[in-house]
Amino acid sequence: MTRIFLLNPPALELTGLFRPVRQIMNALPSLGICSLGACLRQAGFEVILLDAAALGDSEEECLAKLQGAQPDIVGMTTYSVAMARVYRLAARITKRHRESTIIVGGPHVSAIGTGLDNPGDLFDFVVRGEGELTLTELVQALVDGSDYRNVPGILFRSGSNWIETGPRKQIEDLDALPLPAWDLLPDFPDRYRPPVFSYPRGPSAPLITSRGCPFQCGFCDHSVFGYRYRSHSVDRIMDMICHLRQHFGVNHILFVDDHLSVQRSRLHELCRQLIERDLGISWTADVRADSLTVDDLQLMKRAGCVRLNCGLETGSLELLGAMHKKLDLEQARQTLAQARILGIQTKGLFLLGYPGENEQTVRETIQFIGSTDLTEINLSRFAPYPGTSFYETFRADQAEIQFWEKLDGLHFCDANPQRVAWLEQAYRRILHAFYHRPIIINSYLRLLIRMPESRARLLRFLRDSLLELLKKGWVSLRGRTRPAT
Ligand code: B12
Ligand code: SF4
Repeated sequence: MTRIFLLNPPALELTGLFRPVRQIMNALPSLGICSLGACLRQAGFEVILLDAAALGDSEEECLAKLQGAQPDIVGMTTYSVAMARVYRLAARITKRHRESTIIVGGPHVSAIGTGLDNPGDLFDFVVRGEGELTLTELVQALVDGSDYRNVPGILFRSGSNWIETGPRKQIEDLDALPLPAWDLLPDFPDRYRPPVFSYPRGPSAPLITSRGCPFQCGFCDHSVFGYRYRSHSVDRIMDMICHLRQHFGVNHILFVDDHLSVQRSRLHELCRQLIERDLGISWTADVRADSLTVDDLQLMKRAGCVRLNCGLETGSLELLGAMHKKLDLEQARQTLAQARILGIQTKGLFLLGYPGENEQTVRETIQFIGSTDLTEINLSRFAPYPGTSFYETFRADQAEIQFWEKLDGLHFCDANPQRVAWLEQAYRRILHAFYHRPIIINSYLRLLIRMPESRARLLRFLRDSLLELLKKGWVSLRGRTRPAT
């Protein structure tokens, strides 16, 4: 039987003193490989899943697991932040397993298409956009020896060029897809956890109930699911939740839709069914903060919602305009205040460094976050991901530097080092302004008491950090006291 190994490659390599950070950080499994795995299994293939990003596996560990599995086909997800690793891994896989076919898919290659680097012999095929039907048909064609050029949605190599077979139609009926193959994830759900203090009680699992976003924010890429909104029926969502509850004992769901609130009638129906079935599930979701009323929030709270993540980006109206982010900041502020009254935690997602960012916009952001009732903020560094209008310019400007190493989400990509230094300083100022307020420190102290599971994770993190520090101290002490030879 044809064996396919689907890999979400390592994202961040945390070593030495940073290793313990894994205890407290986000480690959600990729729903992409779970959905692809389910379709391939349904078509009769043997599937192995490895989410190295979530499990914290290193490149070496991935290679060892591949060596053990001896797959016929290796499928890898590509996120722009992890491309340096994807290229390295593909090169090492090609060297060790010359006979395996390497197929890549996911957001990065979907956006870049035929402009992809290194056609050489690193990847055999690229799948663009939604992968379930395309990958299944491609694998079937490879197994049957039939002409893969008839499979829409792929790129294949011809000499040193990529040839594209043409677009694949989007999946209309998302309910027709099999349930994601959570069961193929090693140690699911225990080893896959959201960040500390973001959920009352695990095990947790992510779920996506829609695809496509009708908005057009300038920093966001739509290459995988497009602009047209498609969604699962509420009955199907309830089936998925019940499945996770019954088979894996899941207590907490993370809805990772771009926005769970795009269709409010569907959100209401979902809440009503969750209340009716009384499954004892808590949940978090990403929403547009200016799209919810007090009634919506009350219903969501009754249905088990404990936390909302809201893309707010900046406190500057001018910058919001430049981003084409149609967000009513005043309305968002009111929603956040109502959420706090109802006891729903809120996390604001902000972006620093968008073209046009300056001292004034940073001040406005600091002012805005200080005036809201957010529980937590997440500050991303703006990066010109492919699929956005900034990518080509940036790429041309940065020809001489290690391009993919820099586009890792941890660096500002600006070519001007003085601006980068200023942005790094602004980054620290914003975080400091938010987290050093007594109200935020108090709220974390309360969470420490109310969330024993997170508390235990935090204590393990502190213990392991101390051990790493001692180890480091011990090693350097030994280095210093070793007699000269
Ligand atoms: C949930 C989520 C997260 C979660 C978890 C990620 C995860 N493990 O899935 C968290 C919060 C951790 C996260 C973090 C980030 N994310 Co995010 N995230 C998402 C989100 C909203 C949903 C992902 C999802 O579950 N999709 C549903 C599944 C079914 O789709 P999928 O994974 O894309 O897989 C499909 C196809 O891509 C394809 N496919 C995927 N893999 C493969 C492999 C093969 C072999 C084939 C053939 C096909 C294929 O087929 C799949 C089925 O159709 C997406 C936006 C979106 N709506 O998809 C952004 C998105 C993936 N994130 C994005 C970004 C930028 C980030 C961050 C960099 C943000 C930041 N500044 O920190 C970080 C990077 C994290 C990291 N180090 O890798 C971008 C990626 C852009 C890019 N070019 O890489 C996206 C697309 C948002 C956007 N529109 O800009 N993210
Ligand atoms: S940032 Fe959110 S609202 Fe804006 S386009 Fe992307 S997914 Fe849509």
